Amino acid sequence: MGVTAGLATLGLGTLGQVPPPARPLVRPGAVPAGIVHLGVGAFHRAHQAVYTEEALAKAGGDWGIVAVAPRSTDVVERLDAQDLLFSVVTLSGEGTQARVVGSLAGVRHAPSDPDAVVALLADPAIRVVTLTVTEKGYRLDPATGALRRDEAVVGDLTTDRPPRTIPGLLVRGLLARARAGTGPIAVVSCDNLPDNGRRLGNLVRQALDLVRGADRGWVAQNVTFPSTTVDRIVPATTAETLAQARTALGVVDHVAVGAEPYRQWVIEDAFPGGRPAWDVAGAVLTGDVAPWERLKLRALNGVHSALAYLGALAGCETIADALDLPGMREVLGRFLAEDIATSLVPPPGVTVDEYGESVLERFANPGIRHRTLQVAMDGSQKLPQRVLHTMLDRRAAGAEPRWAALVVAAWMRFVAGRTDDGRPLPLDDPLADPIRTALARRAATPADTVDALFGLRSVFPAEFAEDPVVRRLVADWLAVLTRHGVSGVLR
Ligand code: CS2
Repeated sequence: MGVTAGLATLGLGTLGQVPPPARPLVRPGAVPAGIVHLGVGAFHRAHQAVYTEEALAKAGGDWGIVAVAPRSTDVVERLDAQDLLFSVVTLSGEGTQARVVGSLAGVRHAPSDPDAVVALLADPAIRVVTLTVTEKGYRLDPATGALRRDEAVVGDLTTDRPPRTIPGLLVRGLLARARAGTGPIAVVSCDNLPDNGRRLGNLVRQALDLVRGADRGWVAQNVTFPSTTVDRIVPATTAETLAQARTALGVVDHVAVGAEPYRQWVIEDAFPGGRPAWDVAGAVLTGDVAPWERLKLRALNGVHSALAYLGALAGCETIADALDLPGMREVLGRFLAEDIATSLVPPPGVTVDEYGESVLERFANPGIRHRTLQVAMDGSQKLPQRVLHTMLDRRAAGAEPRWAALVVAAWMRFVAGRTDDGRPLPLDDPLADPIRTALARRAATPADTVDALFGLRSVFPAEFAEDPVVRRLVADWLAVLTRHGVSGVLR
């Protein structure tokens, strides 16, 4: 790599070259493992790994993280080569800062060594499992959301063929734990889904039902599925992120991640085997995550998706560019005030107004180059909790949620595949095929397009799709978007 010529790579042997304030808060490799994390993406590294490191530094405990990659071998090889060290570059208008994080205690590649992962889940030292597998990780059959009754789910137990899905892996690990008589464990979803703990628990129970003779009683008594709300903007790493890390650290980090300064973690406190002192690292431990979750999914992620679809259609590369479109702030302000704020009760001491303002400020961070296409991805898995739930609640109150309907219309125009000036847009979505089929079948007028896409029942529930007011609101916006483009709508 030309740009990195002459510079050493981050690792235990080169940590001495890193400026002291950028070194890990704990002695790397010294903390024994207590957590298994599934999904070693950028978000985990900039969020749970950071909270855990701070908790370890301030309060101690055997809570090192063994990170398991469900697919990619790349990140495993790179972390291995860097002695499990990576850095987080904090991006803001006031410049960048980087710090190496030392909370990883191991890394594994699930597909090539599933037995090692199952053994870890049965290990008495492991008392917490966390997951960041994105929205689509919670569906087994993407088209219907149904579990298939075959070995793809839990593997073939008679031949010991390994599982190929996340719930399958969990079930195999939990059953091994039951057999070994190991102690209780918490399995914690850290993905942007409502009721994420209950959802994951249901998925695991459904997968358990596919295993003949499974010890369901043990799982019911020894495994909890706490819900959590996670928040930190962590765009995909780019060459620029790696260059920023290099400049700050003086060594090369091939797995650096860039993130905004803000972070939040609200966690339902249900950990039968104990947990790190995440609270001393700033996490909120509570009995009820739901008000935080609703606020975050609707007022942050919903507005993010609005910016992504409207911005992508208008040809904006980043979320910050989309926010700068004339009229955009006003439209988002009305979406927040008229549809979102009226759809939920915020957590005590928080107003949707202030929260919404802080969200827009975060989106405007000039240090973050979050691509509209990254946020636009997997829309079929994101729209329900981000936008449709807002609309359903407003409809139940007899209101007409116009601004939320605009986001649905923008998604429909986005999946049709062209920007306002005719350039192609990619459709990166687990439902890409059914979406294309629906559009090809009948998409002559905006109302036809709405009808066709509302037929995707795993995205648009019947009570939503069959509401004539909803259909009219979405079809009207789609007609305006088609005729006048995003700039016309914002005007
Ligand atoms: C974003 C989120 O990609 C997306 O869909 O809306 O990843 C967002 O950046 C995070 O949820 C912020 O916490």
